Amino acid sequence: MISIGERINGMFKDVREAIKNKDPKAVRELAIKQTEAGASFLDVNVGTAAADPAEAMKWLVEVVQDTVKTPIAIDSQKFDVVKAGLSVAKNEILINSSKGDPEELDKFMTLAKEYNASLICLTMDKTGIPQDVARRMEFAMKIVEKAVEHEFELSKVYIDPVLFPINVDQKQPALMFDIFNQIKMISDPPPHRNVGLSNFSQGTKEKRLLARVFLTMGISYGLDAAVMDVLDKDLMDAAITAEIIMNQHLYSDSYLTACRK
Ligand code: THG
Repeated sequence: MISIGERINGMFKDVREAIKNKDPKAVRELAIKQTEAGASFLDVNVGTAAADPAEAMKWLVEVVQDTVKTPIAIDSQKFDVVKAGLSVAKNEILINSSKGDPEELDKFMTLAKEYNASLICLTMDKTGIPQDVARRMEFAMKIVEKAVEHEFELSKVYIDPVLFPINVDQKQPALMFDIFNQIKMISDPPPHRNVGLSNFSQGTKEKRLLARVFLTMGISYGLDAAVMDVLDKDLMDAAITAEIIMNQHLYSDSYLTACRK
């Protein structure tokens, strides 16, 4: 499982305040805690309140990489904000994310190649997010075609079919599972399958349980990456256990300690 720690996001009050006051303390703590929890990447998102989002992104990326060596996922759909983050990046980067419009994919794939970065692509465009399997798969095919055209390694491509909250549309999870399964068979090697896991349980009363069960079920259909709450130990252990059940790691009685990073 490629776990992308979601907590360094201006949507959370502590991070929003940190950005506003240029006080790195809270951000450093979140970088360390999420790294210790086993995050593969740390998502960095300036949120909507930052006065100068490009400057805020540079600052956040610098604070995080001065604190930990964990690779960063630069989370913005604004090209200039992503570019600003990349301009100060020292380590491996995952760009999160490009929309699926052909011209957006051209811009973002060119940029990703220039920085040897990986790239999350959303199955949506400027007209919105399709809610059915067929149109999301059309985007997935286009994304793979674009990667081939740009000679951009498919192992560096992540496709995100955009997960909706369960309280918005209860038919979505089954559709998502179908999509993970189909994306797995789209190419060899296939692109990664990613979701923003906390989108799913936002505004519900059983947040952690819903996220945990969606993640384990998703893994059984081929989900292999998520922007998620890596500080939720039950969630991380459930993901490892789902992967053991799917025969992705070798079972031993101490598999949890063996697989925790
Ligand atoms: N796909 C990709 N990247 C993404 C998303 C996605 N990045 C952003 C987002 N979606 C994933 N990150 C979060 C982070 C937090 C929450 C949801 C998604 C969240 N926050 C709580 C809430 O809104 O209820 C609490 C916020 C607070 O405490 O203020 O759920 O889909 N590629």
